[in-house]
Amino acid sequence: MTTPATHGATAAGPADSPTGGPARGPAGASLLVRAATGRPGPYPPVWFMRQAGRSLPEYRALREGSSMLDACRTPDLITEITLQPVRRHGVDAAIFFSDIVVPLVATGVGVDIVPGVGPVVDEPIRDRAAVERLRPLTPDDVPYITEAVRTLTRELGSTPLIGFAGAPFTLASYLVEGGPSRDHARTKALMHDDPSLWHALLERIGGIARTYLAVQIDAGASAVQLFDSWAGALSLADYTEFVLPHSRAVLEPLAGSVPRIHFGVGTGELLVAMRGAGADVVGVDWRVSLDEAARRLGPGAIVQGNLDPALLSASWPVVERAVRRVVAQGRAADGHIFNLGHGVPPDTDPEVLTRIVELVHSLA
Ligand code: 1CP
Repeated sequence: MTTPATHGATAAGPADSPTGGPARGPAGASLLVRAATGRPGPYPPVWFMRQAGRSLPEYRALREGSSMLDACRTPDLITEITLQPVRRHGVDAAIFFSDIVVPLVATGVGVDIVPGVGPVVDEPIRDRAAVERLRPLTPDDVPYITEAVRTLTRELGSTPLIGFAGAPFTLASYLVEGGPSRDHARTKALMHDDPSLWHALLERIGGIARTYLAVQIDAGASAVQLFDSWAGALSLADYTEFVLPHSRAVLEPLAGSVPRIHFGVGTGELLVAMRGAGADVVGVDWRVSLDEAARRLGPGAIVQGNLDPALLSASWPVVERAVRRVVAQGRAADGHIFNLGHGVPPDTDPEVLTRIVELVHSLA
């Protein structure tokens, strides 16, 4: 497909950073954008994947009576839920409240988000006819995204908003499996049994993800994160042949617009390849230390991560020691954005997250 919204994203603003990215209003000078462009501040900016969500009582209260997908299509709810963790924890970035399946739903794919399960697909996509039914996303399909991003960037002022999308492989896994999967067996089988169908599927999904990111950038997002959460299930050879070209087709057209963060779980063996997909910042889970990740990535590495989310339920002295270690190891890179190695578990005591933000901010 063509890239209906990327022209705005790629042409935005004067080049005033090493990546050629524009200063996007007051958030352009934020610690997050500085770290992501290799100009770190006194301490690493900190935000948490899944910082908005069930760990917050104010989120649970606000979500009462609305389905996840309805909430993701209601600008007032999106705005309020996105702002909640910023107010409560004082994090250095907001992550847009949405879900990776929202753009698929907007193009007419039958997907629901089932409480306690995750995305469930009405009719899994496993043949050519189903792939051909996938249509491109246009900005007009998601007016609620544009509206919510605009409101948020106004409300957030100097705090950057991170837009996001699911990467082609992770989205394909949900579409092919029909829901969450441990081994991604049907997905891998399709990839190897029918490479031509696989590439056609990822090309279409990649187009949708690219437009979804471009819509958020055009409306004012200061950075974007492409979540390839389940890419760590693949060998480097399979990733390189079957996934990398499609992730690159999402990220490359956005070069020079805003910093691009690329993250997956268990991707220690894929870090260099994922950077090659067009990532300015490579997300690292807890299995590889940040100094080792920086060594693997080589000169100019900018990393995000990587406190083990399981430690959030340990005693504070354990958490504190682990946070200090992550910050120290992150100094081996040219830039570091502090985060967890994956999302906040729903049973996390939010007070611990607030203390982590205070601690990281004290480590100048
Ligand atoms: O009713 C609810 O509260 C449902 C729980 C929930 C929430 C709060 C889901 C279902 N999605 C979300 C929001 C969400 N999803 C956000 C914004 C919130 C924030 O980060 O602060 C983001 C960034 C996502 C992205 C997402 N959805 C990913 C990539 C990130 C990751 O965690 O790896 C993935 C894989 C999904 C699919 C998904 N959606 C929901 C669930 C429970 C899942 C995972 C299912 C599985 O295990 O396969």
